[in-house]
Amino acid sequence: MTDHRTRFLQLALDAQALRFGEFTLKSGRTSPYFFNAGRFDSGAALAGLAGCYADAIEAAGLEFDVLFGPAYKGIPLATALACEFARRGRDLPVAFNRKEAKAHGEGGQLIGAPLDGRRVLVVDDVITAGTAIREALAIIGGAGGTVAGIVIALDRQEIVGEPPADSTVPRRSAAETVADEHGLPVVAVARLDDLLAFAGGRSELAAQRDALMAYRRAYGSAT
Ligand code: OMP
Repeated sequence: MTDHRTRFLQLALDAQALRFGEFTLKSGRTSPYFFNAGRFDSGAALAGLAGCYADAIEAAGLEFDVLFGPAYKGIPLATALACEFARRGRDLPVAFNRKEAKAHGEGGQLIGAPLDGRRVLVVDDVITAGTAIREALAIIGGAGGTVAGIVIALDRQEIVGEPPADSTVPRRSAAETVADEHGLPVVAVARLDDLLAFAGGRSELAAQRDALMAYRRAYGSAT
């Protein structure tokens, strides 16, 4: 496992952003784990997380002109990442949306750097079914930007909808489906498989690992 994955998973556990138990997802599924990016709630925690995103982006060789953080959780992520890139010597424009368009003042739904004619990197927290990310793609397209890629902290590697009864039907993850549909790279700092490998090396996570593996078997994608 490359260093940014291990670093991210340890940071997420330390911040209690990664928790184990029984959680109901947006999709209605009951999951034995949940990633809550909102728990990266201090300057140091966000700076550490942004370093992991930046390493994943550089390792993937993504090319883009502007960072975009979808409301709400993407906003501090994209902003912290812009600060991290500035620290690394690259001053990037950053933008985000508000959920409800404002009719007064500067108006509109977008805040920050213009997207028009630019290659936009979407910075978000997690992909399960891909609903949140599709909304972000529509907003960027509407503002004249071209989406250059998507970076997320955690790819849960889940299929959309009910698992196929026929075992020969390919099980594609939501992230793979979004990538194919839009012809885009989707880069995750870590995936469920990385969490499984990470948990395998720690005796205190042995019980959680079994539950994660059962969930992966039930709802996970092939790769
Ligand atoms: P999709 O829109 O289904 O891809 O799910 C992404 C959203 O689900 C996130 O933006 C969160 O609102 C929420 N979520 C988490 O934050 N962490 C998880 O571990 C799982 C979910 C989820 O509900 O699937």
